[in-house]
Amino acid sequence: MKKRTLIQAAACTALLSAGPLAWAQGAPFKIGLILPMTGQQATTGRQIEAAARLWVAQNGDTVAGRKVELIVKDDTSLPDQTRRLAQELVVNEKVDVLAGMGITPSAMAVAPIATQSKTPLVVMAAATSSITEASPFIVRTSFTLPQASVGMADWAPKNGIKTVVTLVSDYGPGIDAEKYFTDRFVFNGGKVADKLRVPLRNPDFAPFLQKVRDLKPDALFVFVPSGAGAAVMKQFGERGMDKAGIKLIGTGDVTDDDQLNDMGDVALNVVTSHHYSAAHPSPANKKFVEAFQKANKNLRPNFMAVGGYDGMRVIYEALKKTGGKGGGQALVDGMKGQIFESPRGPVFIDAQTRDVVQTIYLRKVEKKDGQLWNVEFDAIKDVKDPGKAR
Ligand code: VNL
Repeated sequence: MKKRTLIQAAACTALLSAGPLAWAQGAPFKIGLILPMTGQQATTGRQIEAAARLWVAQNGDTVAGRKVELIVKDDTSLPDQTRRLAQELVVNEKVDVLAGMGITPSAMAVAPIATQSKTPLVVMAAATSSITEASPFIVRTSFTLPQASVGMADWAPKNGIKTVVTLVSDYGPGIDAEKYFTDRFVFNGGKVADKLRVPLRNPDFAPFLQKVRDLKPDALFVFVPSGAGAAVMKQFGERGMDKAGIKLIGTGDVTDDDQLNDMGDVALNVVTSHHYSAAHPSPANKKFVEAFQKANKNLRPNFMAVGGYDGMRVIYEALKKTGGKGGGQALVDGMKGQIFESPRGPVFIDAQTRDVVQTIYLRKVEKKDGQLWNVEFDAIKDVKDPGKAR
């Protein structure tokens, strides 16, 4: 009877804190990376996986004496799949950290699992403000839409844009972008002629763009998730909206570096606000872009790649701080307050919010050596997620 109680207690401890027990047994440190590797958000998965593998190639697969193992799973960006995979990774694989999360619904689906199992969840892509509030075990290395949108709302009215129509994907990050852009734009004296929302899955932009053409605002503000920008840009051009004098502005998701170079001249001069451009002129970024392209058949890294690369850094540094021992709470504590130079510029993980604080850049698409780039021309330093001040 006594022995059974002991075994039960041990099993219980193993479930609650698989980390330190695994460490004592010399087991590998497992990172369960759940990403959309197929389906509509596949480019996000491809970018983040490539960046995570680059991080490991550059920094080794042993941290504080502990072997690190990356387990990549494809959730096809369906939140039910994300939840099922996260459960499997925690219960069967006993992963030390969950990471990835291509879209907001995926992150939200996994948040309760992170909390119940005390497993850190490093969000590398999803960008709705409220995600970090869904679990005390969530740490984010991507960005938030309020963070990226407000810079554009300050820039536009000073640059001849008095009326806008907004066009956003109809879910968390789109609704955040719409709210934080329009509130600030109106505060700055601008006028919002209409707010349009398109479905996330299989969007048809044509009827929305026709409506914008009829309303003829100075600019169309767009948020669509990474991977959908090229379709918007193409139809914007085909309808002659640019020629009709309507400017395209938005967060940098729409001029995503993964697709930008294939968008053609319609993308030229498009101004966006965002936290990362592959053209960011720092030595750290040049090194990152070169190494990434070399390892991935010349694929240009986008902001998703940087979220994945920095996410791996945050995990490695936290594991080091625990001396290789790990443990859910100790790892989250080790992630809080980290400050480092990312390829995007200086980054800080706010200890209070577990969210990323970073520079937001204004960028304009320009052609250089025959290629299209988001060229930064202004920077707003140390931007915290405005969504956290509610
Ligand atoms: C999200 C936000 C996804 C921004 C994105 O691309 C993006 C999200 C896949 O929170 O779902 O660019």
